[in-house]
Amino acid sequence: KKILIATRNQGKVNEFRDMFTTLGYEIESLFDYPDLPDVEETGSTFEENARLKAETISKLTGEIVISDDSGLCVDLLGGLPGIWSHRFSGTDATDIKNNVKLLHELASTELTPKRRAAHFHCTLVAARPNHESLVVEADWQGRIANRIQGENGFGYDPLFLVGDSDKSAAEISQDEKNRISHRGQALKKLMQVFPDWAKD
Ligand code: ITT
Repeated sequence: KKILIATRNQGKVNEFRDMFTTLGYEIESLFDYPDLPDVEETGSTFEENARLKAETISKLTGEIVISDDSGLCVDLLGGLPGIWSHRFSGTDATDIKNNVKLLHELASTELTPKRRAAHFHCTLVAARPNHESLVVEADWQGRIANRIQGENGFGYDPLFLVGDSDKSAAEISQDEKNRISHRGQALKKLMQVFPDWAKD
């Protein structure tokens, strides 16, 4: 039971590997397929981009492929960085630069709890040749912190306070994050239909 995750994001690979291993699947990622081209994310929604990634890579490899398009949506910024989360700070973006950019964008505002509201979004698409794709999505509610907190996870985790707690997503364990995150919840939904859909 092998699944190709159409991602070049090591943080996502680690989380999918953890979650799928407990479900009895073996995970590959685009790091195992260095010759495949980058799929341009030209869509204007999470679903469009997730479909582009999964369906293109499935066509190119003939494999069962799952893609993840995700991002952080901040209420005060009208849902940004959203689908632009990965490159929020520009073409040379890194996780640190993106976090600094987000703090900068919010710096002029007094961050009362309500104004700090944000959620992570995840859309997962499963694709295989000659089949309709599966699409599921989930959100994870929280708030934006005033400063970077914690070392676990990846991306915006150090700035994302979980629910109404004062702990960031980088301060909880990877197991706990996988249980409650946007990605964990979306994967739970996907796995209710995936095994049947993936049967020959
Ligand atoms: P692939 O397209 O190769 O999967 P990517 O990083 O470009 O990798 P996205 O376009 O879906 O993927 O962008 C998602 C970005 O949203 C990601 O780079 C992080 O900045 C952020 N993000 C998503 N999930 C996250 C999480 O669980 N924790 C922290 N940040 C997250």
